[in-house]
Amino acid sequence: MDHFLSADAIRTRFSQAMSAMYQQEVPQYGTLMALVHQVNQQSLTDNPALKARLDATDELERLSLERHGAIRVGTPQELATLRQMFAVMGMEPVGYYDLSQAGVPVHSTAFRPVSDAALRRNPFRVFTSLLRLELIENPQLREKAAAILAQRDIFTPRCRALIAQHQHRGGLNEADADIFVKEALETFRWHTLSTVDSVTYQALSQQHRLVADVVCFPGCHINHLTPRTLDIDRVQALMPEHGITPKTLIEGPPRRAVPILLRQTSFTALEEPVIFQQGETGTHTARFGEVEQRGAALTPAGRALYDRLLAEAGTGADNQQHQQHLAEVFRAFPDDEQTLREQRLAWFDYRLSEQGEAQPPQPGESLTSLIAQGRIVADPIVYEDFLPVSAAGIFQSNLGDRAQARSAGHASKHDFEAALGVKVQDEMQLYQARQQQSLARCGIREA
Ligand code: OOG
Ligand code: NI
Repeated sequence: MDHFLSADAIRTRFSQAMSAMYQQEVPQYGTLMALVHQVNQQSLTDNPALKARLDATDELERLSLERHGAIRVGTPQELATLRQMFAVMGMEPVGYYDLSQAGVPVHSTAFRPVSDAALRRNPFRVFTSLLRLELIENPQLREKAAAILAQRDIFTPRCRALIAQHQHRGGLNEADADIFVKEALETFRWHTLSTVDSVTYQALSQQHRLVADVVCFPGCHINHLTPRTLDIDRVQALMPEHGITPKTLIEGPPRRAVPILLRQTSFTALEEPVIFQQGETGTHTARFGEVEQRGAALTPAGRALYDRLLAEAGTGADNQQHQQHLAEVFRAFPDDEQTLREQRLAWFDYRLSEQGEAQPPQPGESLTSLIAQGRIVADPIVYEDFLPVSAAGIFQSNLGDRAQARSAGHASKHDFEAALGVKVQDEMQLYQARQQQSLARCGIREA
């Protein structure tokens, strides 16, 4: 009988192979990784308490492995096959992001592991966008784009065969898993040779640069990979010294004592040479590098407060001023763990301390008192997902200023799920279940 390699192991191998490929393709990403590693080491040295907590919650180990990537596909069939490919690696679609509001003609989900154990092993995520051809105004161009997309197959035959084999037998042995990783990687490789002539490219690009990016190439090239840092302000400040130009603003919430959700920055996309079908040469701008700092996952109430304050703060032209302004506006958002917990603004993972193991909670003892006595430890649950406003900011910084609002679109989760072939999971339900399970493990029924 075959011994199957675990989905966690396949995911880790794939994520490492992807990172190696991208470092070769985009050397600046390698430079960024080295910088992030250096900054993380410094943060851990400067902050022993942070180090101890990351260690206790098994996050220290995943930190250097951790990254997310992003891809964009053109058709429902491509999305559906990607879902099956990611399932081999234990990655499931979580969340729905409508970016048409921000003038980007796509909607998206994140493929990621969902169980506690799998997230601890390796939380590799891929932000995956589906082009919404219906948002192309010109009907001839829309049909042309559809026809071009209909002709390509972004998956190798071997990759398709191994996905089917995985579905039939319930797993892949080590040798097959290695072939699968190698074949799956082909889908995300960069191609210098476009599938269209330069006139078609220009026409699609004029519609929206993202349309050209998705339609004019034989695969769905990975457009960025993102390591996780413990200090994004420092990375942003050090980027220029390392020959990397950061985007103007760090997206997301301000720096805080208790980090929340997700802060992100990136370097702007490279202009790369391409060759068109008639042999004409040109350039295409799509690929970049990004950094993220992750904080606590927020409850619906916390998220509503975040969205309100973010909208109130607006945007800015200078990062330092913007961060200062954000910090002022976010004074309305409690910034200590106890208040975040008591006001139910963030999700927490509860565990028994040594003392708590020795003297387990009794019926009637309150959580607050158990925590105060040090018998239960509450750790904020890390946010594993994305933020649509930030994502739009990242897209925008890599598309140039021409990508003005084109919000003919409206959210269409239903269409997205029909293309995907399954419903996306609700991230809030996942966080809530995790908090609930951690309480149950402590022998407690209600938070
Ligand atoms: C995806 C941009 C969104 C993030 O981290 O929010 C994203 C894209 O450019 O395809 O990756
Ligand atoms: Ni990203």
